[in-house]
Amino acid sequence: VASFFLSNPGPLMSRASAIPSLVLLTGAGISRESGLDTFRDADGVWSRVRLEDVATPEGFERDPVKVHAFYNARRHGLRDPEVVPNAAHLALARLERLWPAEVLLVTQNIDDLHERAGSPAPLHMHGELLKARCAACDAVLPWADDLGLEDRCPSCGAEATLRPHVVWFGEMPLEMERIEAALTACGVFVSIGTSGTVYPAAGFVSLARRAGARTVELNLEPSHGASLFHECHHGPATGVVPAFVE
Ligand code: BJW
Repeated sequence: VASFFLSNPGPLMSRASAIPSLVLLTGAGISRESGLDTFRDADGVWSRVRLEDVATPEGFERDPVKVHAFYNARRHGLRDPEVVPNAAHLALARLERLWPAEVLLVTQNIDDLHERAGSPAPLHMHGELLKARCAACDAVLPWADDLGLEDRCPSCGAEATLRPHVVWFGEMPLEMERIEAALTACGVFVSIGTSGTVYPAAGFVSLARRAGARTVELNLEPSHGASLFHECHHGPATGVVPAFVE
């Protein structure tokens, strides 16, 4: 990508610095080699739990205890000392340091591995595992260990209204206006470690392509939308991402 920018300065030079020229989208595949499960691979999260039970507002309404237990377990998993950013997270953070105003990192992941790798402000379009949200006043809070179902919201005082700050099926992903503005103005769109099955993220490649961007897929295997990309590099993220960035 560095050589693309060096030989095609147009996308970089022609835009105001507030509009990023490179949009990066990451999914669960980038965190797989850090020890976190993907969703749809054979050993993925959805092979163990039904998404209707734990990743929908209806599932939460039916059985909040089960949903909290599911996210508590994943929060503990994220604190495992062996779960650390890998070479792919680090390569993207390097790229952002090189071109701070030109790169927008959008992630579908709710883990914090991009932040721990040094990415300054990834857009978490599906929320964040380490935050809670109050269903009454919409306040977003750090998820302290002692927060529970029965706790009061520290912001509005409502009781038992705290839920994981994640985007479930049927809910609107976060930061969509900013993401869509960036996609329709960027010069390059790179999709990393995502199966391309969940919308609206699965439609980003078409949006960017229609707007004239060069589109690149970096994934273990061809995703559902692989044929929509100008260029694909398949292999583990810790190999293909640093190789592409350098
Ligand atoms: C590696 C690797 C390695 C492995 N190296 N790679 C019918 C048609 C079209 C759309 C819909 C429809 N019915 C309903 C919808 C909408 C629905 C949807 O898309 N459903 C589809 C399943 C059909 N979407 C929604 O409801 C979304 N909201 C919405 O659409 O609002 C309306 C709207 C309208 C207009 C504009 C905007 C919005 C919300 C979706 C919420 C998704 N939530 C989850 C859970 C979050 C919390 C949690 O983590 O628990 O988000 S589901 C889950 O899937 C999670 C992920 O972020 C998301 C994407 O998964 P991802 O990252 O792609 O993971 P995998 O496992 O699928 O793929 C991993 C890839 O990595 C694989 O390809 C591997 O090969 C690869 N890999 N190892 C590199 N080492």
